Amino acid sequence: MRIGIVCYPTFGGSGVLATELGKALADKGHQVHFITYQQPVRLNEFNANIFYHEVRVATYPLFDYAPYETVLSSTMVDVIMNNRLDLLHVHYAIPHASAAYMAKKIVERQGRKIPVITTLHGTDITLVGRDKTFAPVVAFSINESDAITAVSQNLRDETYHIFDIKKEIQVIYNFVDVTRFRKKPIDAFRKVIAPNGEKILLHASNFRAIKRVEDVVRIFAEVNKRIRSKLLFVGDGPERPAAENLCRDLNLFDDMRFVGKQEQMEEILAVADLFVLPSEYESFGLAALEAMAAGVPVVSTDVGGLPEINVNGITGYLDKVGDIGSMSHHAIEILQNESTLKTFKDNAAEHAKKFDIHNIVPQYEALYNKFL
Ligand code: GMT
Repeated sequence: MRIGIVCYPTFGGSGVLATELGKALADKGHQVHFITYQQPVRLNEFNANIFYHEVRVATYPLFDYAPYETVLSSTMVDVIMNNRLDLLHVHYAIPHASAAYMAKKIVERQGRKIPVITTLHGTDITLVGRDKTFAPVVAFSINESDAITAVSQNLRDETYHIFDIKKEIQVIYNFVDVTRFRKKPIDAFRKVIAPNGEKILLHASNFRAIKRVEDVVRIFAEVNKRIRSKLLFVGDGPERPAAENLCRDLNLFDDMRFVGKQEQMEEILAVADLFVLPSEYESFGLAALEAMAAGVPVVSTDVGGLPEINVNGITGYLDKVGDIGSMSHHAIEILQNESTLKTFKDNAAEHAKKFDIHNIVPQYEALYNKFL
């Protein structure tokens, strides 16, 4: 098949998932055309079946706002026609599904039919969708898609709840390449972070307010009182200064590191003992799944799609948003003795297999096949 993939190319989960999907499809012999405004971060290897088409938005003094969506639709038309694409798979309703609708109508006039599959990832529905200014376009472009998928049952339910959607939304869970994440820890790296055998807690996100990164610091402060430990922050974003200030105020700075945006998550996860995700909402929580695949238990909130991946008391714990006391208590419970920690680690790794790439990618292929 010749498949066009449209996504945000950044570190966000939707871009990561779309890129990993494209790579997996290319490995299976499909021809994959990424249409994005930047090279996707995880598109870091050469594959003869992968093509990258950059959306270049020129700025003119006449425009106060660059017409990104128009250029995106035009690029889609160009790629569909010149590469004889069989279908377009767009990740995120805004603006990708609406731009795809426009492209579909244009190529139709040229005698070409192109099915559009839209995958909903979360923020596009729960935040952007609630904003009344976006709502009509979101609802319209979802309804006009030939197929719609959501990354969790929770997101599917939320979408029906927020919008008037007439079509079936299929749940296809996000996935992880379990084999890739089963790395042996690099001793030298672990020693740099935790020279005296301390336990390593990890948080990775885009540091948006919804991630509640200050809760991570407060949970760590409690854990650190009882268990010799270190905290690793991966990623960057608007709330990072607040987290750094809180670390200084709580006198924890020597026990934590901010390593910024990182591509090789599997190397970092390999040295971690516990992943902390106290988000206010996650449609899925791909970062938590990647942690589990690396054998790292997860202490998270019980919101959105998180209960669909993190099994309470087995792969980690689920707590109420903002309940620092309970999350700290559970983190200590997991970390306090080696045999409990090992059980949680093994359970996390085992449960992640349910979401292995080999189980999920065929579900997308089956969906594509319905349109060919
Ligand atoms: O979480 C973010 O801020 C990034 C966002 C994105 O659009 O990339 O992530 C969303 O999609 C991911 C992949 O499907 C999910 O794992 C995240 O849970 C979801 N984020 C939210 O729902 C807040």
